[in-house]
Amino acid sequence: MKQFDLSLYLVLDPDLCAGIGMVETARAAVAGGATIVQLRDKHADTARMIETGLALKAVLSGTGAALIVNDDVDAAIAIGADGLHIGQDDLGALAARERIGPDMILGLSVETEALAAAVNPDIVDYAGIGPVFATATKPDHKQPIGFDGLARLVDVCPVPSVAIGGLKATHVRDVFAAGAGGLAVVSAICGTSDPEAAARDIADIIRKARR
Ligand code: TZP
Ligand code: MG
Repeated sequence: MKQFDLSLYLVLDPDLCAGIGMVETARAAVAGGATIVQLRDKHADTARMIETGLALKAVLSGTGAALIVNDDVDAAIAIGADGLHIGQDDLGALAARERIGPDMILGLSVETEALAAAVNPDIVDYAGIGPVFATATKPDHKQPIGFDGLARLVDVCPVPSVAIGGLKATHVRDVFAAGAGGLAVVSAICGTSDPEAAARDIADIIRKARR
């Protein structure tokens, strides 16, 4: 049985983590309460993804936080990551599942109600739903859905979900009220001078919101 906690899902960004780097950012964020770390680096080739991924795996070892690799299935397998996250324009959920086998976590981004309803729960373990708000972190993002849209997509989606896009500590209650299992953040953690404190602030609110 695959175990994972979507509640505070950190998506790394090499540019926003430029000060201390992705590995130290991840270590600090998990110390503060991040439950999942996704390696997302659009500039890196597979060799570089593997190098960073192995360093992340070493710092996350024993913390209970899962390591997910964005898009690069070869890197995810070579790293021995806990999971792979793909978008609608990537290799396809069935092809991804065939490559990674039954035990790795598979996440899929969905941006519309039709895509959320079409998720196959026999193949996909969780959905990333968004963007909730417009965000400069992903300039090519799809139409923002707001919390009403999030609730609608969560409702029709047959797997657990994590909300993404412009989210920060002040949005925690709305995210859980919409039925999502957590929030995925980039700039709310990577773009701060103290990622551990930023993660702890969000994690504290999550703990209260879930009571
Ligand atoms: N996918 C949809 S929005 C987004 C991704 C990767 C970026 C979210 O970044 P931020 O800084 O948390 O708004
Ligand atoms: Mg992708």
